[in-house]
Amino acid sequence: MQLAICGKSNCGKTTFFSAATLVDAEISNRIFTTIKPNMGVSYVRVKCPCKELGVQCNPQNSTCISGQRFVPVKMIDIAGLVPGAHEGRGLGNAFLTDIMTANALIHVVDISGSTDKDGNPVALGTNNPEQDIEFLEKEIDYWMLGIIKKAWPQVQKKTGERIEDMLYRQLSGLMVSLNTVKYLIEKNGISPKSSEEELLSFITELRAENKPIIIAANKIDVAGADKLYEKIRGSGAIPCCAEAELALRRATEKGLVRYLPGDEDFEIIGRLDEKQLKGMEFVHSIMKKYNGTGVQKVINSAVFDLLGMIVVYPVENESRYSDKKGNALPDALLLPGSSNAKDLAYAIHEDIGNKFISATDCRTGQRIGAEHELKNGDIVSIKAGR
Ligand SMILES: Nc1nc2c(ncn2[C@@H]2O[C@H](COP(=O)(O)OP(=O)(O)OP(=O)(O)O)[C@@H](O)[C@H]2O)c(=O)[nH]1
Ligand SMILES: [Mg+2]
Repeated sequence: MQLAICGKSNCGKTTFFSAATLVDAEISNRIFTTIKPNMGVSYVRVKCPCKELGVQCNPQNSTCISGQRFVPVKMIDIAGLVPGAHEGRGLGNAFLTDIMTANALIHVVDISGSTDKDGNPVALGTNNPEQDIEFLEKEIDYWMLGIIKKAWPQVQKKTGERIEDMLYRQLSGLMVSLNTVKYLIEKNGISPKSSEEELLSFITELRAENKPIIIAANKIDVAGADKLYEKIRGSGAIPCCAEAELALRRATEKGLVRYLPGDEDFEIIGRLDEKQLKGMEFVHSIMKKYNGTGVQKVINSAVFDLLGMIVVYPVENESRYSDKKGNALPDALLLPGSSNAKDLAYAIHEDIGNKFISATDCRTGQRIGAEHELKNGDIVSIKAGR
């Protein structure tokens, strides 16, 4: 599972990334601060079953704080895009390859309207966020189109190979499935005679499927940003203040505040000087207005709403919900929504998948078969042959 943060320059991508991962990376109010991608680990937040089951969990692959389970999700922060990047403008399109393996994209939009399309500072409210959304989709579409076009002369040669196989091979870096390519080729009537326009509508659908986008309406703290946010609310954009989240996480690390990512408020527990206190009061007012900073909401929404993933807890001991060593609820795994018990077995280990015999739904004690579809929060033990 990987999420990629993208958007034009200076919109707050690295601030969002650092807030989500606590990786130190350069943040500044100038264009193209980030060139080499930053990589880190962010987390989705879910309710851990420990409280409801009355067990003391001992997470191994994730963490549980006050009954909230934080499950790791890789995150990559890429260089800023400018219109025409697919043709080499700005830093060009080389870094678009950094989003190849992402399952979903977080598009950070500067909702204060204070950066133009190239990322240069402009007067507040000047830039239209609707255009930012359009531009990013277009850049990615044209970039993908460029990948397809490389295979096109071969497609037109009528080598006898099926068009879906050729395009699938060409697009393999995007981790798209053959079924998706085949389905969209048929749906869009793609043939060797297809025009660029027809290819583009095929690509647009492929991109929506392969790289779904969630919009983080960042810098919502700036005066007037709420008005611009209204313009794009319909797109499902989530209001967000990455700067506030970063401040909170750093203050938490220093023991100055008590805050869990995704909380709607925080508590001051350390000694703050006057300036820090003022800053925190401002953060509090933003969180009150938007029910939190929005950063965790964006990550959760990308994983659960956009990608439809579920969290499943594999265990070995059915009654104690533990692994062999006695760790209760040791692992939380993110799986695609339609996963069944056998998919879970494969996610644990290929060998367990191959030797799958049966499984148990530990909440009900019921035996379940390989094809049994799992749901969010399930706790499952797998029986496998030797
Ligand atoms: N007011 C406000 N400013 C923010 C917020 N998030 C980021 N910024 C500021 O926006 C500027 C750009 O932040 P970066 O995180 O470096 O932006 P970027 O998108 O990574 O920029 P590039 O790497 O150049 O593409 C910095 O001055 C940040 O402090 C926010 O939530 N509110
Ligand atoms: Mg950056």
